[in-house]
Amino acid sequence: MRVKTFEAGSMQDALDVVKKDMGEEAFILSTRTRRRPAALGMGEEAVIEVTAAVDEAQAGVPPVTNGSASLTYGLRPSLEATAARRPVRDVPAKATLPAPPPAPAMDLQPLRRELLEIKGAVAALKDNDARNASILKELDQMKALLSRIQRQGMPPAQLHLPPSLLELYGDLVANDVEPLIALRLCEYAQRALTDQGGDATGAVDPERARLFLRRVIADFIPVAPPIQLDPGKTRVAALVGPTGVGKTTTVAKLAAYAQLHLKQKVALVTLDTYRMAAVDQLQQYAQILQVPLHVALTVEDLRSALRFYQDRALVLIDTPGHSPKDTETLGQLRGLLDELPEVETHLVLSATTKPRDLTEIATRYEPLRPTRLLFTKLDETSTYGPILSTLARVKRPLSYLGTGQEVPDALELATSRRVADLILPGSMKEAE
Ligand SMILES: Nc1nc2c(ncn2[C@@H]2O[C@H](COP(=O)(O)OP(=O)(O)O)[C@@H](O)[C@H]2O)c(=O)[nH]1
Ligand SMILES: [Mg+2]
Repeated sequence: MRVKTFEAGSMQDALDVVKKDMGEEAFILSTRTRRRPAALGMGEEAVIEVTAAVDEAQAGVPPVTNGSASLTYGLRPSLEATAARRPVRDVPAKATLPAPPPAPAMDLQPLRRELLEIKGAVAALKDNDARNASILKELDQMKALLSRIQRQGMPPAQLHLPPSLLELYGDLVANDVEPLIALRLCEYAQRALTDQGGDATGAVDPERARLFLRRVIADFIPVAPPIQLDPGKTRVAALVGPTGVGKTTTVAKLAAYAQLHLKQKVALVTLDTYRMAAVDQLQQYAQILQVPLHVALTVEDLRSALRFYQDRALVLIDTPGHSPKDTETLGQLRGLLDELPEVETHLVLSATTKPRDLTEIATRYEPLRPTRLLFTKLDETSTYGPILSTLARVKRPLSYLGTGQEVPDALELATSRRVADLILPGSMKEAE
């Protein structure tokens, strides 16, 4: 076996050189493109490097000149052509020995047919640039998916999805949407797209699939209306949740919005009396906003505070956070909130919390019967899938989204569309 590497400016030139040097029997081991300094130091140029091999016994066989050999990429002519070319040396004109039995006749038809098929496929690819490009794109997608599967250990269940949805599945999982939820969403989108006239295999245009899937996700995101402020009625909202998620900051944001933008009368109550710093923090906001703050230690305190603030459109209640093992104070808080009829309890969670912890926290706060979910710190993460998983588990509507530390600006009313955009962002193409 002789192996040799050739260089040329184009693939066709490289193949011609291989053919000339090694003959028609040569086959290509590898090809690669590399850059080398161009002549006279004029930048760089691409050079095709082809490594070819040939069986020594075949080396030097002169190339066939019937012009058909270049149709096969490996430069292997058909078996028939090789047989026809093989020199008939060593066979004396008049044999004295009995002639060897004739070689069994070989049916070359299937091979010929195969060759013609390959020839047709290559010609079609050459002729049809657009198709070529789309096949290459598809291959790129498959490659990206495969590496994603390798990285994320994707179970094979979703491989029945068409490539466009399979790619979106990968995007959802990369955004920390739980694989099972991502799969269900993609399957739902696939069924709906097929019903809407997609082809039978469910193949859809990737951009259309992305837009559609985002709409599907939006449909799965329940949102609450803003805290309703009615004339002559006091609305009471309490924010509960772990320490440090942004309850006090969000109370201040909501108070500032109602007071400054909606021109409504607001009062604050805090049950977070465990740390002086916590009272101080809210006291400072109350002073800036010029709203009253009541510190409640007991159920009686709380009741009398609410009676006192009956003229207010909105009373916001800040509460202490709890460590996972702190079931006692959580029980006390439950006792306090149970006393409040018609209170809207928002469970405040941080979008930066690990998905498994979010589930655990939501379970721990379930006895407080939160009526809303409120996510903060959206600005501090780039994966929003856990919001979807939490909604799927907790099944409460989303109220607000905290998007920064600034009071009151970094607070948004949650909308399904906004959250769906975060979970499945637009492609580059869509952004154009
Ligand atoms: N980046 C960011 N920080 C926030 C957000 N909400 C609150 N914080 C910050 O998180 C920290 C804890 O907030 P705090 O309101 O005291 O949390 P609490 O213990 O739940 O009352 C503070 O430094 C806040 O400024 C938010 O949406 N984004
Ligand atoms: Mg606080």
